[in-house]
Amino acid sequence: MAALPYIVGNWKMNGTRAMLNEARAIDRAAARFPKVQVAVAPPATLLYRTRDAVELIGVGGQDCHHKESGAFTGDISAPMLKDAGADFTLVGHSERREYHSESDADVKAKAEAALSAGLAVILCVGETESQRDAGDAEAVVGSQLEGSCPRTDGAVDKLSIAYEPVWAIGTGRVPSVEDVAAMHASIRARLVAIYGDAGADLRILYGGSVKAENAGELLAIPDVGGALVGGASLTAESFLAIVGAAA
Ligand code: G2H
Repeated sequence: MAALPYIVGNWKMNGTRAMLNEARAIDRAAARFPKVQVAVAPPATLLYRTRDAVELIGVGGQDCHHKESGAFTGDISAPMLKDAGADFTLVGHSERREYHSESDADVKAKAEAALSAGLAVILCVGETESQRDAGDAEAVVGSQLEGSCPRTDGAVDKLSIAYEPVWAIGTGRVPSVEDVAAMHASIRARLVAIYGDAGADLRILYGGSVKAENAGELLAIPDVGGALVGGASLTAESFLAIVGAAA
């Protein structure tokens, strides 16, 4: 049976307690969309409260450290996310790769730590504009998958991939339908190469400037199993319009 479309809001470094009203509104409305899996990834400061505020939707972290605990000021471990009520965590978002210099090996270690803490993982990959212009997009993303996909037993059962072209993030620009379809097919082939037959079932999300106006078209592309949504997830109204497009 095909998995339900998965629509995940990534709030990034946005939101104080007032955002809990948006989470509650999303959660209430989610009951109208039983054929869509909905989740939000609030900043860590809101994780506990978001968990308590919602019943239907998933709640996740945006990143985790690869160690369980220790002298790592400012970091948050996967067991801490789990303890705070997270169901999943993002890893390898391009903003982590760029602003925190995270390598593929770092991302792999984080993904494996999250899985061993019992979290599902959404692993992000994507090429820069210059890499796409040079014709290297599929090779770059393939290499990111090779280097950052977790290899622990059972990893494949709780893993999703998010394809997020860096040049589309927060810019209002999105790749063509043909380019998204080609990239998702390339990612699928790589996942099968890494995980064997199980790689055929992993969900591959698209992310990068998804909004109500383009969500229907993006979600209809073959092998687009959902969306990772940044800016348009910050109000219940704009996020629910995307959830509605997935229904
Ligand atoms: C990509 C995306 C969410 P936005 O980062 O992960 O953000 O939808 O704002 O481009």
